[in-house]
Amino acid sequence: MRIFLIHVRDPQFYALPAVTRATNGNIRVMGFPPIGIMSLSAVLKRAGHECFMFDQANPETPNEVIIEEIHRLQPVLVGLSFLSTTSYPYAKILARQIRAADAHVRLAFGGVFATLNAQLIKLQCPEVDFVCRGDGEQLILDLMEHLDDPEDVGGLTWAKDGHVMHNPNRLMESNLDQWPFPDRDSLPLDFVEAMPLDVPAVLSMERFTSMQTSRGCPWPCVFCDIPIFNEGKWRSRSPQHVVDEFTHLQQLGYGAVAFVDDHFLLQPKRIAAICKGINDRGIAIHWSCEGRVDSVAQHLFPAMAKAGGGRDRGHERQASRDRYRARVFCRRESGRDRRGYARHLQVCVHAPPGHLRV
Ligand code: B12
Ligand code: SF4
Repeated sequence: MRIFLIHVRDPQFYALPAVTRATNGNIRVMGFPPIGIMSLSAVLKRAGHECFMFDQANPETPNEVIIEEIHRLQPVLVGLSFLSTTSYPYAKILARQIRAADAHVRLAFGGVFATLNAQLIKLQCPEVDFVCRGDGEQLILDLMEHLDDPEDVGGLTWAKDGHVMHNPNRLMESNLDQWPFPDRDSLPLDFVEAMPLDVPAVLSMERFTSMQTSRGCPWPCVFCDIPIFNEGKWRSRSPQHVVDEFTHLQQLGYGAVAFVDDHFLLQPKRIAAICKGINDRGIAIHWSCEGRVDSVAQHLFPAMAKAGGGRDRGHERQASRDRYRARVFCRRESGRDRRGYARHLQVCVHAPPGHLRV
């Protein structure tokens, strides 16, 4: 079956460097790739579905173009993915425009914000058939099988006879190694590493992507929604699987990766194994990660730095920037706990060996 997946962006969170194009002709976007829909696309394609992705960071795919494509290609399902409160209004507008143009196509919302506000969203957006909660990989496969009878699709909020139906949560999938790597081939975009606003994702000027090596966080910070989204659990891919993806990315020519894990720093042994795998395979990719302050195993910083850029291909070219960033830096990321302590740490690991200051 044919599916469209759209990442609805808040226009304030990406920036287009004027007319700059990548060497392959792609539009260049300052931001993170939408690995939510890229993960779903890979899963759907592996199951034999036909999947088209649109990232609204691309100025060439505004709402009108997507609606034209829906007319032309007649997908059975259009999935809209968005991150948070700030992109919800844009997702609503697009959903309403699609519904006005096509009365039959099924519409689904998904992502963290949609998960945590599913019933309210279903009431506010009756034109959206399904609000998908939690991990999407198995959910979207199940939904494709049961578009007309979604009673038993776990994690789905939908409506029947005018009533909002809130199907039970699905069991959290613990085997994350089973999923294919995100579909990084199907968007006509190249991402550059610097972030707009104050997000310090800056790694290098190498070809950039993001990666998720674990999901969730076991801590209960009151200001954070991650424990709710993940039911207080932390699940991880194996170090081997992570290093395999690094190898794959290096083969594709990537030189910088931002881990979007909620809490990468939880298990020192796992971090050590990933760093060792990266070094053993001679991978030269800068990477950054985030985690909780008091989980930091400081003795691992040198290994992380070594695995994060010691043999950087673009290193000389980046010499001055690396000097500036040859350190592990900590930043209050998500807020403070009741006693005012910063609780989340952002670690950028891209120091050449010997340059690390903690
Ligand atoms: C990377 C990131 C960013 C990047 C953007 C990434 C991008 N591609 O655009 C940047 C730095 C720009 C960013 C900005 C912001 N972010 Co942010 N971000 C993240 C982070 C760390 C990872 C997102 C990610 O890539 N996840 C990995 C992928 C695989 O997961 P996923 O997208 O959730 O998709 C899965 C499921 O949700 C589901 N799914 C998703 N879409 C769909 C659609 C369908 C149809 C289906 C079936 C399933 C489905 O399936 C996927 C696979 O399982 C998350 C934390 C998190 N754990 O999600 C915060 C997070 C989403 N961000 C958050 C916030 C608050 C913001 C900002 C508002 C920050 C601010 N104050 O300025 C802005 C708003 C951005 C915007 N509206 O566009 C909050 C959202 C809280 C909430 N309840 O709404 C989060 C949860 C972090 C947190 N706890 O504070 N962010
Ligand atoms: S702020 Fe960080 S440490 Fe606290 S619950 Fe959220 S992800 Fe976990």
